[in-house]
This record gives sequence, structure tokens and C-alpha cells, in this order.
Amino acid sequence: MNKKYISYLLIILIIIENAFTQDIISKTYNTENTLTYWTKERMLNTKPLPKPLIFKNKTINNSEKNMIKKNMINTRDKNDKPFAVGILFGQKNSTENFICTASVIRSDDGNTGITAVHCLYDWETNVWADNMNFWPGYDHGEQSRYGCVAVKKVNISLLYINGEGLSDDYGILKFNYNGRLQDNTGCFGWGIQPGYPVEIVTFGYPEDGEMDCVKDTSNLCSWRGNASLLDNPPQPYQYIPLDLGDGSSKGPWVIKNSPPNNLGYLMGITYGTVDSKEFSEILNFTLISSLITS
Ligand SMILES: *[C@@H]1O[C@H](CO)[C@@H](O)[C@H](O)[C@H]1NC(C)=O
Ligand SMILES: *[C@@H]1O[C@H](CO)[C@@H](O)[C@H](O)[C@H]1NC(C)=O
Ligand SMILES: *[C@@H]1O[C@H](CO)[C@@H](O)[C@H](O)[C@H]1NC(C)=O
Ligand SMILES: *[C@@H]1O[C@H](CO)[C@@H](O)[C@H](O)[C@H]1NC(C)=O
Ligand SMILES: *[C@@H]1O[C@H](CO)[C@@H](O)[C@H](O)[C@H]1NC(C)=O
Ligand SMILES: CC(=O)N[C@H]1CO[C@H](CO)[C@@H](O)[C@@H]1O
Repeated sequence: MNKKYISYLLIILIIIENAFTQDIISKTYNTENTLTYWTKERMLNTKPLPKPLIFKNKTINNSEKNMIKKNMINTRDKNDKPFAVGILFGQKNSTENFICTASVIRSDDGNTGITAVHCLYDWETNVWADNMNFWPGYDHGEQSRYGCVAVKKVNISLLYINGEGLSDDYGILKFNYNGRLQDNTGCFGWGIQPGYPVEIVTFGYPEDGEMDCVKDTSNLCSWRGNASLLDNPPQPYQYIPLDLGDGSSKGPWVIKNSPPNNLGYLMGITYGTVDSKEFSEILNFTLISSLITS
């Protein structure tokens, strides 16, 4: 091959590389001091991040409200505590401590989690969260047998930043775990887009809201019922008929969950409340796939 041809080839390769990676930004963390920072006292005194406002220009009309009320159930299996769901502690701007809910999702390397981007990155100030660690199966203010795992890398989509925090609000965590965390905690599959209504279970660590459990941000709570589609501008959302509260924000919405054997598939992430209804975006699995592997 002559030189000119090789440099053409290189340019083409660079363009292809950019086409696949330009929409993703990531940050890598030094995890040395992450675990020692999070003392029990600090953990118990940390507040959840508030949910973002959604539908800034939209109110839900009465016929929609009635549709939302249909399908409501509120049962809870007391054994519903998968290790694949956990609490995420972190710091904003190296000062303000916060908690979010995160979950382990299936990946080739076995050490991948998902939560909302607004737990990881502030699009208004361009500041990354740091000092993050994940406690799989954390409950009653106590760690599970899997303890605490530092977050060593996060990947988020530029679509979230370009959309000023109102779309694509989910990001990928890479855990600093010696081995494959998902083989121990279990994990949620992903990639199935359901029809509606669809039975789901959702999990979180609420400090308020309408879930039937002790709501002090240290208990792993769950709710089962039907999710429906709100096929309306500004974009379609899926919703359930109750307010899950702050702290449960960013928790997983899961279909085909039949414990103890099948954890099921992630199909949503708690995003925001309007009129006592909890909303999730319709997940873009192509985006999730590229956040994990591209
Ligand atoms: C309420 O919203 C639903 C769903 O978007 C729409 O089909 C219906 O026409 C609206 N009703 C009124 C009275 O605006
Ligand atoms: C969910 O919706 C389906 C279809 O409308 C219905 O058959 C089912 O009973 C609902 N499930 C719950 C738990 O309400
Ligand atoms: C972040 O922290 C720095 C230094 O502590 C401070 O100057 C800045 O105002 C903070 N930014 C935000 C958005 O809180
Ligand atoms: C889903 O994500 C992919 C990859 O980032 C993007 O190309 C595509 O436009 C997105 N689809 C929708 C419906 O937003
Ligand atoms: C983040 O994306 C980069 C490339 O875009 C990829 O190499 C890396 O594996 C991804 N990280 C995670 C945590 O999935
Ligand atoms: C039509 C309308 O009400 N637009 C408003 C939507 O919300 C943004 C931000 O809150 C406002 O700036 C617009 O005026």
C-alpha cells in the first residue's frame, strides 16, 4: 500500500471511531479514599438528591388522571430485596453528600451498574459527582454481605447535556470489584421493550412518597403494579400511579421479575413525579448498549 492510501485509510478510521464515541463522555476515578470517606455517621446523615422537574410546560388533564388511577395495586412481597439493587453514596462538587438508588445490570465484564445521570453529573455547572460508592442490597441502614463497592468510572450521554437534563437521564457505572459483582449479587437483564400496561416491580430508598414501608432512606422498599404509557409530548413516558418519593429516584423498573429465581429485565428508571404519579423515560437500549461497550 502506498503512503497516501494509508493516510486516507487512517482518516476514515478516525472518522468511524468518532462516529461511535463522540456522544459519550466519561470520567475515571481514583478510588483509594472513597471507602474510608463514607463512615456510618456520614451515611446516615446524607439526603437524597431531589428528582428533576419534568414536563415543565405540561399539566395532566382529567381523563389522563382517571386512566392513571385504573390498574393501581399496592402489594408488596416482604422478601423482595434483591442484592442487585443498592444505595449509591456520592458527593456533589466535592462538598455536598447525596444518595441515589442504583442497580447492577448484565454486562460482559460483570461490573456494571446504572443510575440517573443527574446523580453523576450536573449539566448546568459541568461538575462531575465524585467519591461514589455502591452498597448492593443495603437495607435497614446495614450493609449486605457484599459490603461496599467503589465506583471507578462513569459513562454518560451527551444527549443528556444537550437536552438540558430533560432526556436520556441514565448513566453507566463501572464498579471497582475484585471479580464479577453480577455473579454474586445477581443482575437485571435489559433490552426488552414491553407493551402496555405491563406489570413491573420497582425498588428504592425513599424518604417520603407513597410506598408501603419505613421511609427514612435506609430501607430498601419495593412496589408492584402496572406501568402504563403516556404517549404524549414532549416525548413518550411510562408511569405508575403513585409518588415513589425522593431517594427512590433512579431506582430500577423491572419486568418479568419472579423472585427468588428470576430477577427480570430493566425497563425504566424512576425519574420524576407529576400529580402523584411517578414517571420513567422509555429507555433507549441502543444508547445503554453503547454506554456500556462502545
Ligand atoms: C387529555 O389527554 C389525552 C392524552 O394525551 C388526550 O387524548 C385527550 O384528548 C386530552 N383531553 C382533553 C380534554 O384535553
Ligand atoms: C395489569 O394490566 C393487565 C391488563 O390490563 C391486567 O390484566 C392485570 O390484572 C393488571 N395487573 C395488575 C397487577 O393490576
Ligand atoms: C463548587 O465548589 C467550589 C469550591 O468549593 C465553589 O467555588 C463553587 O461555587 C461550587 N460550585 C457549585 C455549583 O456549587
Ligand atoms: C438511541 O440512542 C442511539 C445511540 O446513542 C441514537 O443514535 C438514537 O438516535 C437514539 N434513539 C432515540 C429514539 O432517541
Ligand atoms: C465507557 O465508554 C468507553 C468508550 O466510550 C468504554 O471504553 C468503557 O468501557 C465504558 N465504560 C463503562 C463503565 O462502561
Ligand atoms: C409555551 C411555554 O409555556 N413555554 C415555556 C416552557 O418552559 C420554559 C422553561 O420553564 C419556559 O421558558 C417557556 O416559556
